[in-house]
Amino acid sequence: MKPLFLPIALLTLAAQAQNNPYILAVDEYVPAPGQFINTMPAYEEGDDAASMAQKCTEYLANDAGRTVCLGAWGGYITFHFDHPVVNVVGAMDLYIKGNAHTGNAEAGIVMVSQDENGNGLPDDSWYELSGSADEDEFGVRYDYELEYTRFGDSLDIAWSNNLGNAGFINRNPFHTQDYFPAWLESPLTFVGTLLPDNATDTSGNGSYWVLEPFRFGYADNLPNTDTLGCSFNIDWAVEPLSRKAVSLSHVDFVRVYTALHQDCGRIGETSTEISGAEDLHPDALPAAIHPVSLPRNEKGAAFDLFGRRLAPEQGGFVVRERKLILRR
Ligand SMILES: [Ca+2]
Ligand SMILES: [Ca+2]
Ligand SMILES: [Ca+2]
Ligand SMILES: [Ca+2]
Repeated sequence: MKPLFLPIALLTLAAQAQNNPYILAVDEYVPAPGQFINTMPAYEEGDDAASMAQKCTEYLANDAGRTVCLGAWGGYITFHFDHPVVNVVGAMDLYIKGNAHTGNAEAGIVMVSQDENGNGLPDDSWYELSGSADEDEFGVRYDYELEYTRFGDSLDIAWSNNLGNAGFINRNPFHTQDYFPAWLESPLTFVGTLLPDNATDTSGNGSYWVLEPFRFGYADNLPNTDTLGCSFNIDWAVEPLSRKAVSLSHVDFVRVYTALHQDCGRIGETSTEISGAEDLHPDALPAAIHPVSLPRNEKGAAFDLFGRRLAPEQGGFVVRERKLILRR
């Protein structure tokens, strides 16, 4: 009976599928203000959130290798692959490229999420990947909140935080466009983790700033040639506020946000850049769909290729005789 063998064929296909290791698409691009905003990528009259995300997709998908700037603290980008990124336990899972070089580490925090409600959108619980500052540094803030306000054309962008401080993202002569993301409304508010400042004015007169890297666990923190230093382990996932570890078999969405809030004089605000990402083991199978750990047989139940049960109208493939698979 042919249908009995169909699931086996499909599972085999799934195991042999050539998943694309690179970013498939950008879901959201919500940068904070900064000197490279509206230029990396370029805003054009009529652009909106969707068209800006599409431009980011063109910059980053399939290892295109162009660079997207996230602006000052809090600015973020969210992307996904053509498959869930499996958490291979004890191994790095993701490699994320930025444009860091010696003395110019602009650490961004990496967040991960599962599409819990199955709607294909990144509107579910988010977790942070805990980096080395959680172990090494005093003064990491996990409840930082920052609001940016645009007061008019060609003006510095004002900010105020939940510690009672205020200041400006200052304009400079090298970048003459508006610094507030033109397709977003002012004020713009972000919440998240604030890393301790990493910049030092080594000249003493503001002419030479050195931004020291953190040890591990941040995007745009170490040069792309430092493969390990640019790699991330889903095992590091924590609840953003409590910092309690969370066990995730896979993730469907990845987000990176600028985690430093500092102004470095003539080189301006610190902003994380992203120039690509790669699943380090694109053909790994989530534990949930490995035949030996499939849920118990239930005749007629439909599952997607990632072991998630589907509503009947969603299609997918039907596992009619799970016992058959288990025997093999
Ligand atoms: Ca892992
Ligand atoms: Ca950078
Ligand atoms: Ca969702
Ligand atoms: Ca930057």
